[in-house]
Amino acid sequence: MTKPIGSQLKRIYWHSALLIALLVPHAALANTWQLLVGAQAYDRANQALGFLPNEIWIHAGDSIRWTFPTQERHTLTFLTPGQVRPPLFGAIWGVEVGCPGTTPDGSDYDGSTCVHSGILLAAPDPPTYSVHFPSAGNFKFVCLAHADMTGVVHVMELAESLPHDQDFYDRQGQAEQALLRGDAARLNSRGTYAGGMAAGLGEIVTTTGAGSQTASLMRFGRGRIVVGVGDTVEWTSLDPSINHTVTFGTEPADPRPPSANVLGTSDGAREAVIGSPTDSVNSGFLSPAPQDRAKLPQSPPGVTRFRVTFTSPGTFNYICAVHDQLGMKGTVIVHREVAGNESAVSLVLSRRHLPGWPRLSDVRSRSQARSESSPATSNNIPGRPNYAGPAQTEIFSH
Ligand SMILES: [Cu+2]
Repeated sequence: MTKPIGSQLKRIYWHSALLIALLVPHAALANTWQLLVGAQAYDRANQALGFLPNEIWIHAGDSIRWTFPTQERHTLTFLTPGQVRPPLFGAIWGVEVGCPGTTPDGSDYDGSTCVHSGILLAAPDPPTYSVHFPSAGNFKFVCLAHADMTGVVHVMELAESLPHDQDFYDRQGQAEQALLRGDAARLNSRGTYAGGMAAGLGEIVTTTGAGSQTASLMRFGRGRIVVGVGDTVEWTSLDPSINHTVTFGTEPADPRPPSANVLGTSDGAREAVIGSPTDSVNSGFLSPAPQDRAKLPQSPPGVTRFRVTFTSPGTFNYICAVHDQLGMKGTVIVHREVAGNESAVSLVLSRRHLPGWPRLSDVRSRSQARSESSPATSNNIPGRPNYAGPAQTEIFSH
């Protein structure tokens, strides 16, 4: 007796289901893990510059997809073992050298060739980038935009069991976000200090065994200050890992070097005189010297201080050319007199309060003398006579 057609279909269905059940476990073994690159507060001021988390154990054949949810720039980069870290930025601001170049989403990494996402930031949707790991090994990854932002992927054989699941990394990533953003918020209390005004504050921290992350407050010590004509304001970068600028007027195409009207000083700072709210003055990168490593040439001292003397009343707006998209902006209001304005006086290096500082007439005459001198001197950025900061290669390398 022939079975009804429905019964035969049912049998085919169950056989197929059994076949699928046997095959699926192998397909399911190739997992795609999800991690975050950076986190920020709602106003973008507090930035967690880290891979969240920055240590993960996966199986050979798995992939990791990183999501970039912030307006701060990051890269996901696997260099090859021993590869010299490339400069991030090329001849023109924003055009990166890469590792070299970028590699497509989903690229394989096994240590033999470098993988590089390029600069990714939310605009406003968060972009993602994934890497596939075909073979076992322990691989370091970095962000080329931030010197203290590293991580490790441990790729294990299929037969080995993994210590954590995705849920663990989700919870760990959230906890680290809260920690780093909290660190950055806490730095707010250091925004003003006796020596002048902060141009960004930061701390390098370690939250796993895999390397460093940075908590950064992308703000000037005070958004708006009031000073008097002839006063000098000094900004100091208090971030150990991040480049900032103090930029008045038109933002230059490349904000890394100081503008021609900025001079190096014998005490290791840079200075400028601003006479009108339409003046364009760019400090260039204010960057601390990086920590040195054994058997590598010592880096030159960083330049972290920038002084501006205001010679006319007015409202002077400025930005950090690197982080204005995060809201890093400020205003100096210059009054003819600041009689009794103690909060303002504490932020400026006033001739009246710090008699050891150069007088306005000294700054002016020095400025004039330098602009008349020959550009053919040593230790100079081409076209920027008497620039006393680090050599060009140092500024351009991070
Ligand atoms: Cu900045």
